[in-house]
Amino acid sequence: MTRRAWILGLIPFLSACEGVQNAMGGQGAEGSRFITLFISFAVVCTIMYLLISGALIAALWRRRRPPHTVDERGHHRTSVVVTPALIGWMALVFVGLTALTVASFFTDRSNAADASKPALTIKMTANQWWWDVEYSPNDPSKTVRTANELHLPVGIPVHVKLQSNDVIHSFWVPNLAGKQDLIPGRMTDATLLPRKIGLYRGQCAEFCGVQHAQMALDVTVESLADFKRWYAAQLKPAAPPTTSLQSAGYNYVTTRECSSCHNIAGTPAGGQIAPDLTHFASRRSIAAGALPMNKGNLYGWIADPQSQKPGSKMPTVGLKSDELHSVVAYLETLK
Ligand SMILES: [Cu+2]
Repeated sequence: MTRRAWILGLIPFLSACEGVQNAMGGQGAEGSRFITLFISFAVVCTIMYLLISGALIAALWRRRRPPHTVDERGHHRTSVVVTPALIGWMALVFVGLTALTVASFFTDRSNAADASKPALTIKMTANQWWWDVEYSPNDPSKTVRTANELHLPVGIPVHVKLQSNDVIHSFWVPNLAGKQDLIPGRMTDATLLPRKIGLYRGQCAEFCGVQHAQMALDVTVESLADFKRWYAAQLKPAAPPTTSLQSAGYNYVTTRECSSCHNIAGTPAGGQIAPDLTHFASRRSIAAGALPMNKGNLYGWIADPQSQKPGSKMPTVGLKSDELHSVVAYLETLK
């Protein structure tokens, strides 16, 4: 094989080492331990496979009749000869399996140690097809509610309590940690300990209906100072409108259809069954990662959500064009 062919063959593997949704990224404590464990298993099992295959081929190549005896009735009996080579093989298999068992045990202990000292608690509720996110759910003075995004301080273990409102979903941020199912009627949990600042993408990992693929999560891992700044901004109520167009949008959103499902802190909109919109415009995407956050997508999503994400519970309301302009103008102020 030429050098060029080797490099071309390696491209898919090398490109998989980068990216916002990459199980081999290793930007979280649990994720990097799993990678180490995976590589250990792969190396030990590959060595075993090659040695055993080689021994099998050698045995077939040098095949001999096994030693046997003939008893008094004339039956042929084969006897197994325990040679040093056979003992060596058994020892090798024993050592390999024991090493993998010990490695698994210590990986599990390390993950459990992280989970025992969380500095922050987040409650995540999965819905078809979006994520409701509540920081510090047990302290109303510090509770921050957002949707379809996670902000995490780097180097700090975070306890994530998981529940589902409808069907089974699965919480998975591949760069940081393994998967954890969310089961209706049962609280499960996960621990995230991000080690590298960056933007990552979570994805529901359990088929949960027609828009399962568009049930994503924007994850921002940042410094503790940046996280505190974000948290302080999220604790504030929504900013009031400043222009007449924004005011018209405010009046529409807080008194018409939108307010029966969506909450906007500091306004009469108090719906609880759809994503909280208090700081909606500060997010990176719309509709659980379905569309990047920008003015064009905002128009498209609000005018006709069913054409953007068919089956979603956001109805196509049929806004007149002046209503649409004002609603978009108001939503853009919710930073
Ligand atoms: Cu899903």
